[in-house]
Amino acid sequence: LTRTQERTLIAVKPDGVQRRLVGDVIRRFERRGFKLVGMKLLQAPEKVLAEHYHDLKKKPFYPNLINYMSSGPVVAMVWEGYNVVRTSRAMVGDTDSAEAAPGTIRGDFSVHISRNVVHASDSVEVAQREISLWFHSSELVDWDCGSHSSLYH
Ligand code: DGT
Ligand code: DGI
Repeated sequence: LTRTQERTLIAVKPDGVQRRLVGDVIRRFERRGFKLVGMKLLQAPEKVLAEHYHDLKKKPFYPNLINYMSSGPVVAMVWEGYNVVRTSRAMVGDTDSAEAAPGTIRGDFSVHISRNVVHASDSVEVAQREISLWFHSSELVDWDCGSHSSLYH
């Protein structure tokens, strides 16, 4: 795998879908130069959410988090490109909306940590785990991006 083939899981959470922010989120990743290689709208299965948030199982807000993430559809996406994990965390902004810088997705669209619009994997290892949790490999498309030489040397 070359460094420009790094992948991450980005998900527009139920509040983002409800608020019609899906297009804006996609647009930001497209404009930055990342390549969309997987996308679906789904009602997140309980088992997927339990696995996705297994680190947070003991937190006091866990039941609310699962409840919220089950409250409507999620748009799950896989984006590919150079340093995409780190760059997308910067684009998404701080977990706590109050700390998220203006210009970031959370800094532009969210006021409270419990409704923070998007998910982004926080390391390359976590991204690999999350992508295989949310997607079958047959749902990921390895297509040729014509603008490669305009984005990378
Ligand atoms: P409510 O209706 O004010 O009791 O709030 P809930 O039940 O929606 O939220 P809850 O019980 O998780 O939290 C109580 C208050 O704490 C809520 O008004 C907002 C705030 N809060 C919740 N989670 C966080 C957080 O992660 N960070 C900060 N700074 N405040 C939080
Ligand atoms: O990777 P992040 O989404 O930025 O952050 P995380 O993996 O630490 O937490 C996952 C989600 O859990 C986060 O997007 C919102 C929720 N969450 C995290 N900490 C809190 C929280 N929700 C509430 N209500 N309170 C918290 O302290």
